[in-house]
Amino acid sequence: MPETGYPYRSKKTDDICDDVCGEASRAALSMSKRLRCALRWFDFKALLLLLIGVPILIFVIHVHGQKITYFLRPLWESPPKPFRTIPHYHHENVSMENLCKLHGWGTREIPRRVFDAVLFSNELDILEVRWNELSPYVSEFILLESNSTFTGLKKPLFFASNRSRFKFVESRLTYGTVGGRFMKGENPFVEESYQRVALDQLIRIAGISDDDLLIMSDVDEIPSGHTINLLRWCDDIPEMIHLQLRNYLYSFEFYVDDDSWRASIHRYRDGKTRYAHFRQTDDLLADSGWHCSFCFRHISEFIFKMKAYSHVDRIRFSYYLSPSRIQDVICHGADLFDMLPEEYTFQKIIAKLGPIPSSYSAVNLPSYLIQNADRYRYLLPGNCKRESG
Ligand SMILES: *[C@@H]1O[C@H](CO)[C@@H](O)[C@H](O)[C@H]1NC(C)=O
Ligand SMILES: *[C@@H]1O[C@H](CO)[C@@H](O)[C@H](O)[C@H]1NC(C)=O
Ligand SMILES: CC(=O)N[C@H]1CO[C@H](CO)[C@@H](O)[C@@H]1O
Repeated sequence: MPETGYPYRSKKTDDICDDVCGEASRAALSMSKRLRCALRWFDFKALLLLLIGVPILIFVIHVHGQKITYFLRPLWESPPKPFRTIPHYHHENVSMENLCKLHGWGTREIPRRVFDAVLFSNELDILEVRWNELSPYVSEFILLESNSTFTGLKKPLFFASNRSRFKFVESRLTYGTVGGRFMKGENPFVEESYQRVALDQLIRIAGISDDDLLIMSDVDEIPSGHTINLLRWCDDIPEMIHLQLRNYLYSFEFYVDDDSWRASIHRYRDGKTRYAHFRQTDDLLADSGWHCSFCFRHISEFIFKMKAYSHVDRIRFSYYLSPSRIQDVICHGADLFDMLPEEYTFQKIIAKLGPIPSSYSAVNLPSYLIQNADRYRYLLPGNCKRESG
């Protein structure tokens, strides 16, 4: 900031003031004249400041406006009601009867049937990890894909043309497609809920019946196998329960937090159960799996997802889609959309500012990932470089 306080006292200001007000010699200037002159100079500076400052301010708000509103979020939005988190017990050497008892539940004679239903976009690798993790416990896999993204872009039926990769579930697969509506300028959440309604029909076609378990989650929200096994063997579990998942970004190198809760498991009730991805109950089972966002092998898949995503408005500048920038962002654990953390308290926002630190742990990850570490190297710590194209 240039000096703005008491300009009439400053020698320099007086000199300029002579030029500006030039009608009298400095010596002859009376106190009131000097003041008037100084005020004119002050006006001039204020005008200058306005002319330069306002455009700069508008530019800063244009570039960082989203950051400013996100940072001030705690002022305009109160945090959601906290979940009732259910402690989750697991050890491979403890019997199912004991595990159920530790949760306050009984044990069943035979396990419930489990249906896993997803809306698919393009996450082929993550789908393979998911289905292998869940395979021993799932009776029927249900997958629906559309030729439209949520944002109304035309997309190939990626699953259909790569179906041969998934032979291991073929006998248990109910696959369906739904045509996009391609409505220009519509809110992406409308297309999303349209596809979820179609998924409801496909679930019924798959032969689900009352008290079967239905997993509602995105492809990249992977419940751990032992969690599903527990819920299918125990009696008296809640009618619906959300799953607390460990959040990762780009790969299992960047562990974000434990705050993923959107995935849920339902004891199916015909005519009542609707496929949803929002909060449906207060119960949350702790430490139940992994949520790996933007965990793609190719840079092109990042670009596709950024455009297909329901929050497409976050691409405020076209350089956000530049492959070299995306590669850089991935390796630094930074944010693809250059956004601030979405939190509800200043304390949490500040704690999460800056890039996500690298984790060197590949312990307690989906087993298929570790068994096929060579093929999935890019998802494991220390391998942030992606294949281009
Ligand atoms: C689990 O039990 C088996 C057989 O009882 C035993 O051999 C094994 O060491 C146990 N594993 C652990 C991790 O305790
Ligand atoms: C999308 O799929 C529907 C139903 O299969 C089809 O009628 C429509 O022509 C497709 N649209 C595009 C743009 O491919
Ligand atoms: C990984 C993989 O095999 N991807 C193929 C899936 O199908 C599309 C066509 O829709 C191919 O272009 C990909 O190569």
